[in-house]
Amino acid sequence: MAHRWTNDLTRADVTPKAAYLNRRQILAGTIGLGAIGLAGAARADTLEPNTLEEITSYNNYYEFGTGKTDPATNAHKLVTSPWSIKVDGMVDNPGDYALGDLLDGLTEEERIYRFRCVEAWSMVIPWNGIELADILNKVGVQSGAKYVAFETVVQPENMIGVQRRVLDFPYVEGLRLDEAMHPLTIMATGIYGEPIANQNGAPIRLVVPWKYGFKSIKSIVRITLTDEEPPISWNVANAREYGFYSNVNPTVDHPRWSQATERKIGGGLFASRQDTLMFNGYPEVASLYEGMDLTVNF
Ligand SMILES: Nc1nc2c(c(=O)[nH]1)N[C@H]1C(S)=C(S)[C@@H](COP(=O)(O)O)O[C@H]1N2
Ligand SMILES: [Mo]
Repeated sequence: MAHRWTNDLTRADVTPKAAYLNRRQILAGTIGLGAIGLAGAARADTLEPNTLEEITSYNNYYEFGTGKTDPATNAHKLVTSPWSIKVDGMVDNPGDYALGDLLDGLTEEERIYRFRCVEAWSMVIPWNGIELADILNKVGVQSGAKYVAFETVVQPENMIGVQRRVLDFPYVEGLRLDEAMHPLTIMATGIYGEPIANQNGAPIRLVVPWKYGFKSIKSIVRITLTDEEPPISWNVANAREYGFYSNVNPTVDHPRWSQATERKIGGGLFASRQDTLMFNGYPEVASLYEGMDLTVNF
């Protein structure tokens, strides 16, 4: 299938896994401390990518606990096989699809994306995945559909955070149909060419690189086409702080912190913060929001 989007990051921007040792030396202070005191540096350094170790050991996956290392510690309990996804609502071919059947015949590619959490930290991640549009076209979106809703699996016996009810589970998310169909929007099944780790949302999760990380819902078991804006977990938890759109926007602060800059994971103790980019550096999505007030539709 011919895709319209080309990446600005290449595999050459990704630090080889072996470079992780080097980074440890930097952290240990054996190499320069030149960056001290430089706040909000421009983005010359933003393409320095993250190691697999960083990507799989610093996570948000509240079903497995709220600490950053809790998912890596607890997510081995997630049962990912067999896996099926219910596709329902305004589609021509609804049903319970075995994951392999849903993805059969679709093109998997590598996408190296910036990833920006609403908490003001970021990474660069080499995903492997399929354009969501390809999946939606395969199941056949009906003409009245306006939104896509997603749901994460609930395995109470395996998920310590579900037992503690830290959020109203299942975790749910949603996109407007044009956002879902945008070629940047993917369903990821791998990272660094390996099957995606449980803590990153195995066996399949959404990735929407121009939105805050919480939009990129993990371990998806249901996709629903609807004509109404669906509820999303963080908005249900706190509507004042988390909006439906949640596009990365350095000019709209979170009520409790600035969104103008971010801390790149792996930079070390003395690394400067870097400037956050509008739409996380993906200006090609701006036309989706033409005429909208992004301070109201945050
Ligand atoms: N089901 C589910 N999906 C989720 C979350 C979660 O707690 N549960 N956390 C979100 C948040 S806040 C972020 S920043 C990203 C983190 O993805 P990563 O751990 O792969 O970096 O996952 C998002 N998807
Ligand atoms: Mo996040």
